[in-house]
Amino acid sequence: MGLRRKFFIFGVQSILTLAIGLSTAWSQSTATPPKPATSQDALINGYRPAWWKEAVVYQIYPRSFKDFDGDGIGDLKGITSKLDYIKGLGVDVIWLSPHFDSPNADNGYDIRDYRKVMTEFGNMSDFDEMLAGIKQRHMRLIIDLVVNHTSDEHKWFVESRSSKDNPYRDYYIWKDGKPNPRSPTGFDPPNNYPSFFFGSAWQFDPATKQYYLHYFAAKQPDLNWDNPKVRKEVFDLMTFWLDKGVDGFRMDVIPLISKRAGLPDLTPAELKNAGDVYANGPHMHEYLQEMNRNVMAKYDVMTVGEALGISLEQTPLIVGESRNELNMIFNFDAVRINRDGKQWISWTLPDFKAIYARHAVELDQHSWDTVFLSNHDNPRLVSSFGDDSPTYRVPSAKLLATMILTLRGTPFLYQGDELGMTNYPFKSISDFDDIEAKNGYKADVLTKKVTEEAYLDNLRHMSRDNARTPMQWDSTSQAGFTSGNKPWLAVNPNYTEINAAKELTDASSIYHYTQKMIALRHATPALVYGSYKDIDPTNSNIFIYSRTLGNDRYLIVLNFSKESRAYTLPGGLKPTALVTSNLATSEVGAATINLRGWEARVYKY
Ligand code: TEU
Repeated sequence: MGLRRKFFIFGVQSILTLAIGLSTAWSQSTATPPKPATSQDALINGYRPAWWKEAVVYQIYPRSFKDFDGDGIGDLKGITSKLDYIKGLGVDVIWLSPHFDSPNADNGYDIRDYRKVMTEFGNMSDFDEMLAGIKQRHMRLIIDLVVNHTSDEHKWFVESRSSKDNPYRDYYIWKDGKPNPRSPTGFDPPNNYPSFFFGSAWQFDPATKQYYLHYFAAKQPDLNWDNPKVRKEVFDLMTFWLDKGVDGFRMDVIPLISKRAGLPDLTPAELKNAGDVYANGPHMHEYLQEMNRNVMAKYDVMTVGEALGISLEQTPLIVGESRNELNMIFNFDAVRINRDGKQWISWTLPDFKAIYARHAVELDQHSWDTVFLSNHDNPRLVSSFGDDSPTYRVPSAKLLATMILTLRGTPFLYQGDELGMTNYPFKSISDFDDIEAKNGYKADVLTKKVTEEAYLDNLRHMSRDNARTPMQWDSTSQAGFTSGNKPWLAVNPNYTEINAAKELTDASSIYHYTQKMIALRHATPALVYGSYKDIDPTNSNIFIYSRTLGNDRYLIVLNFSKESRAYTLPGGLKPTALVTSNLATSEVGAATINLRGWEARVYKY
């Protein structure tokens, strides 16, 4: 199908949906953001309409997005300079990974001052300018709320560790160790909790001879949410940013805030998935409801929890409308289907599809969902779920965009995936920056538990640094990311082939395809509020599902393989129009369709 024809179909599409009066979508050209949903608003397919249900979100990892001042580190002025690029894609909301003052033990997920901008990223007036630029373009901004832990350099912790009777002592979780005369400190940790970043989750502090708890790095001590003063501090800092005009929060590891009473040892079975125990503590719901009452209820905001350790079945207890906790959460079942713990494993399409089918059952009209397959903690979308070889990178990246933008739930896109950026060809451990990769090397390779080659091979597939290499803006030096000659993390050598400048001038690029899919979603209430049905759950190569809203019925057909396949549509399904496709085709109406490798089609039926 020629481009002109595709545009025509998109045009007809929007007129049709507007004509049937169902659209509440916030179109790119609308000057005023939509009003928040009220109880008077008519339900759509049982759903209460809301701007954050209709939005498409774009995640920025500021360190890697665009360096304005040439120091090799992305910054807020860099983001401001690229707002037209982001707006051009058609997204509604930007999620900004942490921009706060931090010593960067975990790239900003270790916050030293919640009310100050990280020096490398600029200052508060740069933030205000960026926010104003976002609003001028009728987009919204959500920021990262990292409050399970702070940096050990946060003034609360500096006070807390200074003495046992310091007023800030109870801001964190301190415990006596178990006496052990053979240990260099004289103690063993209070229990067997492991850290997500290897080793014990307890760090001995010589000043007071007690241990503090850190689920992540030793430089990320966990806050004690059972202390009402801590909760008040968090609610105050949230209010500070909302009063500045931000539109909500992505909440980092939010289910971990409430700790198990008494912190007993984990059983051997629990140790296999410690995160499941760390999540869902006894007061988690109570604290989220308190946060909602004290903060969110007073603003029109979007909240999305990073719900590590929360099962699908438990999800409605957090996102259910009547619960007054969060709008939605990230569930990791799909994005982590390709790993067992920290080990990369193979996966099958029927298992993958079963996840989305389960979501449709467990999350009803009162529990909103998210869709994402990448972020700053996971490898690149096309390398993990598509095929990043030269032949299939473009069609498979477009197929994945088709899927993410037609599934049920608010879609989250990660920077660079709109260009089909790929994993990085890491050669040695010195190529990595990530604390998780480095700690793992010490814990597993230096102790000879794992060979260096096996460890690196695994990291090449799943390291977080794959997603953190600088954005590839153009084919000039350092991909146009920085004017300096040393970015904080190396640019992927494929930047001369894969870059934004090239894609912006190519009407058939992944960028433009993503833009069209976003426009389609905005113009099509069935893709937002429609029901979901997996049409052929056991097929190991084709993912085919419907999204239906009354008589507005869409069929999405995705060939998740590089082989061409003649596919007979199940149940005598008869598409009436081809809405879009990632490869030129005009096939409509036949009982058997001929899909090429990684072909994606959206039909009306
Ligand atoms: O991530 C927590 C998390 O669930 C993991 O995905 C984590 O990235 C790691 O892979 C555990 O093995 C959040 C942030 O997104 C991440 O960047 C931070 O490092 C972490 O919390 C601590 O703040």
